[in-house]
Amino acid sequence: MMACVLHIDIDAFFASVEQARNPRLMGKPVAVGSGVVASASYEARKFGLQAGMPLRKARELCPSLRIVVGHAPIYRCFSERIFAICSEYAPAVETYLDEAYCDWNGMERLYPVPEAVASEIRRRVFEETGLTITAGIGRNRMLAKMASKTVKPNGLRSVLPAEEDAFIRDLPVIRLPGVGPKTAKLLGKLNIRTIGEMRLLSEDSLRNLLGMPGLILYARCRGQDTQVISPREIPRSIRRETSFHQDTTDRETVDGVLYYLTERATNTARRLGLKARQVGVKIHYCDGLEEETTRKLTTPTQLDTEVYSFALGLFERLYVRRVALHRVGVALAGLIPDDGFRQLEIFEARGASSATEVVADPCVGLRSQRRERTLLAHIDQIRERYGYASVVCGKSLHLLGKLEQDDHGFLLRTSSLTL
Ligand code: DCP
Ligand code: CA
Repeated sequence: MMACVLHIDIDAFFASVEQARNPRLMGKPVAVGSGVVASASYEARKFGLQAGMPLRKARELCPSLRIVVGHAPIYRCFSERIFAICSEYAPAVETYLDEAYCDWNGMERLYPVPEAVASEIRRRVFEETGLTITAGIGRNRMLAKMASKTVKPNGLRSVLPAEEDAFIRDLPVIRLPGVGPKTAKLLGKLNIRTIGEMRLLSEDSLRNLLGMPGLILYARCRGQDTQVISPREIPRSIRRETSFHQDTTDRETVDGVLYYLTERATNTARRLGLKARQVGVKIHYCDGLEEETTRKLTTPTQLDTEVYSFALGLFERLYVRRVALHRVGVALAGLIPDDGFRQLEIFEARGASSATEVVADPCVGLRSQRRERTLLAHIDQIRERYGYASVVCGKSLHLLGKLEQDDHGFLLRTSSLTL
């Protein structure tokens, strides 16, 4: 069986974008951040700079350092362009900030030499954005990511199934996703320094040593994949809010905007592979009074209708005055990885069959929740390809004719499409 997942990671993401935008920074030590280093160019890393380091210390280490304050929306444009290129080569792409996983399962015939496809993607990314990416290919997501880590920056590495064991066995334990400095130290005390040596520990001893994560690491040190999401990729909350074009009491407009904001938030949650344990709603009356409430859901979700009906309940409780509304917002909080839902599922369900066969699939007869997941995965895909405005559903329909649209969706008075 061939290796079937491609992982890509943008090299020195924020710093490289700044260098691409300003030729005078090219080849120079650059750090992006305020207070601390968020991203350091590889030229700056030679001086020992790394993410999280206070800028004061960074300046001491590297007096010629150019420091740039971040431009998050611009970085997002670059990463989206790169992810769009990846999407041309894979039916399913999962993205996290500056990383993407392309699922090439079942595409052996189309891509007999996956390395060649990865090279083409790397070349195109460089030509079209000026950024370099590092790519790894492996049998699963974890191995693909571990492969790319070994050849940063601007590298490509493929780990064939036959090479897996040799590849993973001699790496230090810290290279295994989920092993941080604390765990590495703990294992070091037991004289366990490589991933291969970790396999000497039984499932029980790993659990006794590390608790539940020990069980996950038991699988990982054997090259078995589990969902890999690092805490930094999980935002504290996903908020979407906007002012109305005019202060309003019109319930159709308010419901429509609330639904639309919910959709935008849940779409982001799904893109990040997250679900929310809490939902919040915020309103601003036109006389300046603000109200906000956040409540816990009984079951975490990232489905539009579930979040919307909950948010609507909160809204009705909050909106008690006979005063027009100026602004409204929805927030997803208490975010956790959603292991049960991946866009990949939809492709597995579809396989090589046609859309009509999906309907005949017994899975589709399952609960409506599962149907909504499937439907949303399709809608997310269509929107990714043809723009957000290509599908308008639910109460957002109330906004048709009321708000203008472009490819990215309805034109809100206050853009709120940040994380
Ligand atoms: N980031 C941040 N704060 C951190 C770590 C990262 O703001 N503590 C941001 C800035 C990075 C981006 O996330 O550019 C991607 O993080 P990476 O860890 O992938 O770092 P880079 O892309 O900068 O470097 P590289 O991937 O080449 O190691
Ligand atoms: Ca990166």
